[in-house]
Formats: sequence, C-alpha cells, structure tokens
Amino acid sequence: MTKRALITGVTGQDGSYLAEFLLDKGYEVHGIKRRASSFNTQRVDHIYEDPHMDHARFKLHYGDLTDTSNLTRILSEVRPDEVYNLGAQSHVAVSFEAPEYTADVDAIGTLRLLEAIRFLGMEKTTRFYQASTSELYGLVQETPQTENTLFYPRSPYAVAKMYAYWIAVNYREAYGMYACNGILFNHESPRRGETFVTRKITRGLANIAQGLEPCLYMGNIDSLRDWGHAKDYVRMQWMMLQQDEPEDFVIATGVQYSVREFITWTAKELGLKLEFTGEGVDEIATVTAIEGSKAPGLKVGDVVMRIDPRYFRPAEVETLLGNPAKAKKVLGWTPETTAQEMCAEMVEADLRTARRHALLKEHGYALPMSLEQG
Ligand code: NDP
Ligand code: GDR
Repeated sequence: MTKRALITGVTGQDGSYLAEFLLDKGYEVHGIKRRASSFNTQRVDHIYEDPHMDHARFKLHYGDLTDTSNLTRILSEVRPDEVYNLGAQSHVAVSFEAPEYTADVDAIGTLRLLEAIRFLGMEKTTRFYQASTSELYGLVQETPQTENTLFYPRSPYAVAKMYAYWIAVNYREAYGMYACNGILFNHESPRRGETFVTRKITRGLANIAQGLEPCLYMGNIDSLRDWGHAKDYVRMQWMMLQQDEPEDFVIATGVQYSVREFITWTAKELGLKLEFTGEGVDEIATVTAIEGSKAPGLKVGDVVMRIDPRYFRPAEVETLLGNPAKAKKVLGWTPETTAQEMCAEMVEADLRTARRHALLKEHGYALPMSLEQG
C-alpha cells in the first residue's frame, strides 16, 4: 500500500526537502499551500506533477492554518497516514511585530489540525509530527540543551511554539495519538528564507562581492547558534514517525558558532579576508585582502558590514547548543553536513545567482530580485 503524507508548510525550506524525501521513499505527498497574489511555489516547482496525469504522487491543496473548515476538508479528503505540521509564521523578529497572527498560526493552527484529526476519527491511524524548536529554551537554563531542559521562551514565536509543543504532548497522552515533537535547532540550506541570518549573510555578501549592494546591515552578531543542514533534519522528521512509540527528540549538531564566525566563513568562500573593528553598534567589518576573482565589486578597505540596531530584538536568545545524544542512541541519527560545509554550499548557490544578476545589470536589464535586507 502506498503511504500518504500531508505536509503543512510544503512551500517552505523544510517542506520542500521533506516532500522530495518522501517522494523518493514512494509516498504519495499532499501539501498545503497558501493563496498568494503571485507564485509562491518556487521551492517545489521542480517536483510539481501535472494533476491531470494518472499516478501523480505530488498534490497541492490551497489552505491555511487559520482556517478550521479548510483543514478538516483536506484531512478528510486525503486521509493521510502521516501529517507533518511544518507550516508557521517562522520568523522570530517578525513575531514581535505580529504576535497575535503568530499565535493564531503557530499555536492554534496546531490545535486545529490535531482536533480535526480527532474529529474525523483518525487519531489512532494518523501519525503527527510537530515542528518544535530550540527557541523553546530561549533564556537557557542548562547547556547543552536536552529533551529534559526547562523551557523559557523569549518571543511571541517561541511562546506560540510552546503551546504547540504541549498540545501535541496532550493529544498523545489524552487520546493515544502517535504525536511527536522534533525540537530542532537552527537548520539552513540554499533554500533558506532570505531574511534568516545565514542566508542574509551568504546572499548579501555574494551580492556585495558582485557590486550589487553596498553593505550588509546586521543585528546581534555575538549571538551563538547550533547550525545544521535542513536535508539532514528532514530525514530525522520522517524517522521520528517510524518508531513503535511516539517520543520527542532534540535534533542538533552539538557544535555552536557565532554569527560573526558565519560572516567570516562566508567572506572566506568569496576570497575575502575581513577585519572586525569597533564595538557594539559601531562595529564594522572591513576587507583587508582579496584572493581570486569572486569579488570584482570590492577593493581592500571597503566596509562590507555595519550594525543596524533595527535588527536587534526586544528580547534576544543569546546562545543555543543542542545535545542530540537521544536521537543518536534511539534512532541512530547523526548529521552528515558540518556548518562550514553548509555555508560553502549556500555561498556557491548565492554567488551563482549574484553573477547572473550582475551580468543582467551590466547589460542594462532590471534586476529580478528585491535587494531589501531582512
Ligand atoms: P519557512 O518559513 O521556510 O516555511 C514556513 C512554511 O509555512 C511556508 O510554506 C509558509 O508558506 C507556511 N505558512 C506560513 N503561514 C501559514 C499559514 N497561515 N497557513 C499555512 N501555511 C503557512 O520555515 P522552515 O521550513 O525553515 O521551518 C519549518 C517549520 O519548522 C516551521 O514551523 C518552523 O517554525 C520550524 N522550525 C524551523 C527551524 C529552522 O531552523 N528552519 C528550526 C526549528 C523549527 P509561504 O511559503 O506561503 O510563506
Ligand atoms: P532564529 O534565526 O531567530 O534563531 O530562528 P535567525 O537566523 O533569524 O537569527 C539567528 C540569530 O542571528 C541574530 N541576527 C540576525 N538575525 C536576522 N534574521 N537578521 C539579522 O540581520 C541578524 N543579525 C543578527 C539574531 O538576533 C539571532 O540571535 C530560526 C527560525 O528558523 C525559527 O523558526 C526556528 O524555530 C529557530 O531558528 C530554531
């Protein structure tokens, strides 16, 4: 029997990798996409299948986590064996600006899905994965963080995700549902949204190297994160739903770096050596050497990074470091890509795009991209 999966957030970074992964495993994959005024399926266009063809195994449904009747209808039509709830307003800084919407989608959206599964009588047959997050640890109470570390959320996003975490646990305990939380630490890729810090850096510096942007404006570059590769992490999401008993797992690399280090790696991939000088909001990064031909838009002495307090958060999560020992022991999972390898992959992809855009610009064409930083 072909297994059926339903993915919320299929158009996002993780959703697109997970859809590919499940299709490779022979699943029929259904995804929920939001209605938008322009195309928003770029990350899954390469796996799109014409629905008019027989045997199409990848199907998209319009929907929204704020819409109960829509979720109930999709679930009743698809009757999935596995639901992966990846849909979310996932940007921590944005959640301070849109706290109510973030709670509606990230917290109540999770409840809507679980309750629809129960209402349809599928609670004993449909397995449920909840995209939980290291942001739950917020103001960390213990280092490294494990499945037993106390939560102390520091943003409307994290508070909403904490509700989602506990409501998944509650449906497991109250109704015997197979529901699991993957407590995932930051994971990135060339498909990462442009306003998350790693992608902002790789895309921004690649553009600067090609003369498309003058400077990168950053927030707190002392912040420490445990960065893994999204491809490694979606494999783990699937593994969590294949166990005999549902359990929650920390997924992390167990290694931590600063945002400043990530900037340095990116620069190195572009053949640039940087010097950081000044303190606090006056800190800058200046080019001190250039090797190779990847940065024709720059010369020694150029300032490529400044601090803009606009990107500071009202409450910051200064440090996160996960301990993935349980995932290794129980599931045999270990990450395959280091943060530096992932950075190199992201720079390569963003440099390719930046070079194309530089060529268009040289020949007088308008650039098909927003250069706004997030
Ligand atoms: P993205 O921001 O790339 O993707 C989020 C997805 O959710 C997109 O498909 C988006 O649609 C969709 N979405 C947003 N709002 C709604 C809504 N109201 N109804 C339905 N769908 C909606 O996130 P990631 O892929 O990086 O992360 C996947 C999940 O994992 C998220 O829940 C995130 O919070 C969580 N997480 C992520 C981590 C990371 O480091 N990446 C770490 C820990 C947890 P659209 O494309 O239209 O915007
Ligand atoms: P995070 O990721 O908040 O950890 O949430 P993000 O990449 O946005 O920030 C990481 C750290 O970098 C600092 N930072 C900046 N961040 C952004 N976006 N832009 C900047 O200019 C900037 N300068 C410094 C931040 O302050 C922060 O400390 C991500 C999301 O994917 C969540 O959905 C997920 O739950 C967590 O990871 C785990």
